This record gives sequence, C-alpha cells and structure tokens, in this order.
Amino acid sequence: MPKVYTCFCTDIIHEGHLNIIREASKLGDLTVGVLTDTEMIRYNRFPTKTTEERMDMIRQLPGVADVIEQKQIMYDDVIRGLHPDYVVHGDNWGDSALQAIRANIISLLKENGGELVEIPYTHSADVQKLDRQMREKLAMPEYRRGRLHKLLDMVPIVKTLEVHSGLTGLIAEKTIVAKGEAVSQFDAMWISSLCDSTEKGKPDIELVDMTSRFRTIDDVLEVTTKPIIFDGDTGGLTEHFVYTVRSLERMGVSAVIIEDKTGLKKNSLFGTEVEQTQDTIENFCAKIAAGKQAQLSDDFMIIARIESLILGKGQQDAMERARAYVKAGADGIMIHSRSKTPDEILDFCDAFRAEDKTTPIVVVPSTYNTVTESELAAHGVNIVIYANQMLRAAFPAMERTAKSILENQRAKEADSELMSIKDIITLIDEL
Ligand code: SPV
Ligand code: MG
Repeated sequence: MPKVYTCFCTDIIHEGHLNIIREASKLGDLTVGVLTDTEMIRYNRFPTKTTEERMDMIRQLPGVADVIEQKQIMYDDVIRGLHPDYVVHGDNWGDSALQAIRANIISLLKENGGELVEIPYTHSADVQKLDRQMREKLAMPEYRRGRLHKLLDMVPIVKTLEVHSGLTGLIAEKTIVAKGEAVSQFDAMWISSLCDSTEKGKPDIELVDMTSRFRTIDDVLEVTTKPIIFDGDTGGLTEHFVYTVRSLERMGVSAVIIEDKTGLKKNSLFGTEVEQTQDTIENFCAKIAAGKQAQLSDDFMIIARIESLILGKGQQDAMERARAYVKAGADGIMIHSRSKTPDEILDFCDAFRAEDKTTPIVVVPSTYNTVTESELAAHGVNIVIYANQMLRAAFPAMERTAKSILENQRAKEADSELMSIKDIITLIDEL
C-alpha cells in the first residue's frame, strides 16, 4: 500500500477536514500528523485542546490508519522519517507562511521521492461559522485572561507587540512570517500608556484617564484573541488601583504592570532629565498587596516594574526592590532601562535569576534594541515587549504623506507609498 501523509493543526473537525481524510485515504494508508501545541502557537492560533486531545480526536475518524505528532511546522523530519508516497494538503496556500511550507514540502519530495496532492479547500457557510465560533471562544474573557500564564510555560519568550487601536490589534493578531525553518507570530499585546496617550495627542503623564484607557482596551478586545498586558502607569492611588484590577480582570486582560513611581509620572525614557520620584518600597508593596487581595480570578497577573536603573539608583536598589515586590505578591518583575546597551538589564536578570528561578521577568528593549530574543531568554527573561514601534512607524509615514500632498498640491505623488483603495476597503473582514 502507498504511504499517505497529511498534517492537521485544528481543534475542531469540520466537513473540509473530513473531505481531506476521505480523499487522502483513497490514495493508500493514511497517517495524520498533529502539530504540537508550541508549533500551533507559532503558526496558527492558540489551541483550546492539548496535543494529546487533538491526537485522540483524529484517531476516531474513519480512514485514519495512524496518528503521529508533528513537532515542527516544516516537514523535514516527517518526510525524511516516513518517506510518504503522497503528502496531501488543502489548496488554501493563502499567506506567505503557508507558501513557505508548500515550498518546503515540494523541495523535500523532490529529494526523497513522493508527490504533493492538493485538495480544493471547502468554502462552506458551516466551515466559516465553525471557524468564527472558535475565534470568538478564544476572545472570551475567561479563555483569554489565563492564556498569558499558559504561554509562559509553553514558549521560550513571550513576544509582545504594542497596540493602541483595533487596527494595530489586527496587525498583532494576524502578522505571521516564515524565516528558514521557522514560522513566527506575536504571542501577546501591550497597551502602552505612552502610545495610548500620544495617539490622542496627549503627554504620557497619567492624563488620559482610565475610562479612556479602557475604551482602547475594548477596541482591541473586539477584534483580537491574543492576551493583553496593560500598562497601568503607577496604578494611581491604592484605593483606586483595586478597582482597576477588578475591571481589567472582568474585561479579560491577562496582566497589569505598575511602576514604582509616585507624584506626577513622566515617561521613563526621559530618565533623570525630568523630575521623577520613586515610591518607597513600603508604599509600593502595600499597593501590590492590595491589588492581589482585590483580585478575584486565579490567573490575572500583577507585575511590578522597577525604575531604579532608569533613575540611576543602581543594581543593589533594583534587587532589593525585586525581592520585596515578589514577597508582597507580585506575579512578575519588569526591569526597565534607557541604556543604549543591554548590559545593565542582563546583569540584573543574572543576579535575580541566581536568587529566584521562577518569577517571570519582563523587559522593554526600546533603547537597547540590538539585544535579541534568544539572548534575553538565555538570561532568564520570559516576556519581551516591543513597546512603541507600531506608533513610531505610523507617525513618519503619515507625516511624509501629508507633506507630499502639500508640496505637490495633489495626492498622486504620495500614492506609490500607500495601500491600494481596494486593499483598504477589503482589509476588515465582515461577519
Ligand atoms: C510605555 O510604553 O508606555 C511604557 C514603556 O511605559 S516606556 O515608554 O519605555 O516607559
Ligand atoms: Mg507607560
């Protein structure tokens, strides 16, 4: 019997999958590969079932002779190990990541023998509905909130992108790239106080109030499924912070990060160029403890941000605070720096990890942006936040266009840099 292989990365079985299995099993003995959870996260969406549950689900289907785990999105191990006569796949090679996978399969089959069989994708109302239901389930507060915790156990480093609107949320949700053997996408989103304020033309001084910040969160929640980390500034008065915690939990936000400053907050990237006051360890610990006390769900995280390096107070002070904040109940530590090099951040991470192996470390490499994710992970960092790049990318592009229209007294010259009208009117999927 010829050997046939297909790979599934789905939580649900619909008529399109059944059609692939039916057609594939006509060609010979069918082995179905099930993509592991960690690869699902990189390539598709967060799985609502574990790898084992998904393997069991496929084992039940008629026409399936064997089920194996596919550990990488690229087919190298599978094709070299199994030597299938046929690899079967739907013909929906829509995005660049899928095209890279198709090229990988074709080149491996050329080398090892075998044929790629492409089955027409099933475009039916039922398939679309099931797909939409799955997305909506992932977007529900109870599902979304706990996902940051789960990610921390599943990926080497949680890649987090700044978002400040529904549109930037969609970019964080959908952007996917294929590079060599790997396919990659963002794991989580950061609602930055700097970008949320700047987008509104306001300074980053806790002037944009919580009602308005929550409105931004809601815009993002409406169109995405990935977990959200909220920049809670100083957390405000402890008596107010406890209400903020409850509201964020209810919305399905996964974590709030509060910084140990007091009085009029200024953006950290000003450093000591402006007057900024660090809170006392005692006060800030009381705020963390009150937040943890107010929290109702098990999975919401309160992350304490240490400003000692920003304010030139050194590693000793940062370490002393880290110890105290964890003791007060912080679920993670964010250490910030405005240095051009990552040295002081990596030194802190090494010192902290020598004492504390488990509390998650969060970093924001805006100024020390040469550091790579793997370097950070090697020093024990768990979450990396790209905190303002989306907004900084948009501003110069919009300003260039505005200048071009003024200079040329028409819009034609700007056109080559713009998204086409057809693309913009079809960018947003309708229900
Ligand atoms: C933000 O993005 O608002 C932050 C990070 O708090 S920073 O701007 O570097 O202070
Ligand atoms: Mg901020």
